[in-house]
Amino acid sequence: MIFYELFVRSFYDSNNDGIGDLKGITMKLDYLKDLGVEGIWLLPIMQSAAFHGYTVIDFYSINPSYGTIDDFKELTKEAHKKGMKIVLDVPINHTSVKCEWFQKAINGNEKYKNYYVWANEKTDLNEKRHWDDSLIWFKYKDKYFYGLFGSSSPDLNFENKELWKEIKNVFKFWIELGVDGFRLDAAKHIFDYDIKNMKFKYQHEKNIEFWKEMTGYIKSLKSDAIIISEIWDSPEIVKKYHGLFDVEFNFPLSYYIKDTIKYHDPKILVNGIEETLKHYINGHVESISGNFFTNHDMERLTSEFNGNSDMSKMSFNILFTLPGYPFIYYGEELGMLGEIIDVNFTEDSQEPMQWYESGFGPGQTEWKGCKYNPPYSKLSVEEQEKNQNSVLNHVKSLIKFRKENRWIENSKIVDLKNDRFIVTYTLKSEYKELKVYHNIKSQKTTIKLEKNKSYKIFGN
Ligand code: ACG
Repeated sequence: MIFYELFVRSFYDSNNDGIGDLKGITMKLDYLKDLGVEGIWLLPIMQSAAFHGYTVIDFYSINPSYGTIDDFKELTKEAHKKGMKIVLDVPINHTSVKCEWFQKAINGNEKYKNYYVWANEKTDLNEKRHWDDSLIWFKYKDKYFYGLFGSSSPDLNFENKELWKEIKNVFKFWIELGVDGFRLDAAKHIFDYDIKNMKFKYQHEKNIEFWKEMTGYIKSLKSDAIIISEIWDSPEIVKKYHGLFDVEFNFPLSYYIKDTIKYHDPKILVNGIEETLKHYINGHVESISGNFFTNHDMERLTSEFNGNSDMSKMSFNILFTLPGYPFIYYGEELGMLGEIIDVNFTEDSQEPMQWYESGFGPGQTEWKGCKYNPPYSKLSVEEQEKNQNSVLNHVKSLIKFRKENRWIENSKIVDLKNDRFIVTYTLKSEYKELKVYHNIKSQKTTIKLEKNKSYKIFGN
């Protein structure tokens, strides 16, 4: 399946308030269909005060700026008619401080007090987040709560089994509305605080137990639901969760692909495939590798290459010739730009999708000014549809090739090797075989094909 990660606020605006919305996506399903998309991962659409939606106020609602429950039902119905699935991002590790559960807790309601994690005499209020030294304890009125993702998002306390029931209801609610699956946010963080010793500590076994129960429940409601996990970590940690989810985002591979192109080094790709991908297929891990370059938390692909869109095209060549599900972050198919200077400020990689070269026209979202993708920078759909050599047309042709060769999704990788210029490998299924050559150095070189074999050549 070919997936598209879509940020509603920045996509398409149906009611001229400058903010993208669900009706807007429904209006633009043909754009996605034409691109070749088969699954849409919607970033959080529930009521939230934050622009990104990851601090949820009410898990059973839709952000009023994005539309209504009926708009959502209409979107899934229309997407299904066009053969596309809708997967929803459900950030259940924490809530907003504005969530009714937290407000009741802070006002002393015993049931809801047990939904969150509070400081006690053992707590070190200066404890820091391990990857960037942000604080994780915050004061609200007279109490301190644990909030790994900041002062407006208190973590839920999953030691409390009542909460497991509540979260099951959340999944049930959305399945009944017609979603085809979920992207499980922060999956390694459900149990990441050791309450006994009051210290940050990943408890992977407990996470696995929780997700086993949740995925089992989701599948009991919808056996073909697609469950995608976000575990942003090294291969050693990701390995612990293998087989638990249908699709696992392959974060380590994303770095390997970008570094291969950035440093023109074929060896990096060979190592990356060996280390992060081969075992999914050749080692029979039951999950599918979710392959991607960037997401809304990361610097955009073309910015990684200082604006060089040829390097982005090369990255796409790699993405579409690997087993697994390819994911495209919205706007990457145009080579949109966006840097992240501070991990807690990600707006710059989530700028409005550029539909028109002038920056204005029906449906154009304008919730923020475009610092990285201003008008007349040839990054619009309008411009790129006309230009044969655009990133958009390049990606379209790769997706077309990929859909004609669906077997690649589950193929094996054999004969993986490199020389100074080229990475070579063969993708193999029971009946088919594809020899892949990536010229990483972008310098002219020759390759020797095997004698007595007939070749159908793709690419240039
Ligand atoms: C998800 C969403 C994100 C969202 C939240 C919270 C979670 O995609 O948009 O934030 O709902 C960590 C978490 C992820 C989280 C990101 C933002 N993403 O694990 O779940 O933060 C290291 C850490 C990772 C960390 C990453 C962040 O290990 O855990 O991700 O850094 O940069 C190698 C290493 C690897 C290392 C990387 C990068 O690969 O192997 O371990 O990762 O290098 O150094 C949103 C907003 C936030 C807001 C929150 C409430 O974006 O600003 O606070 O909502």
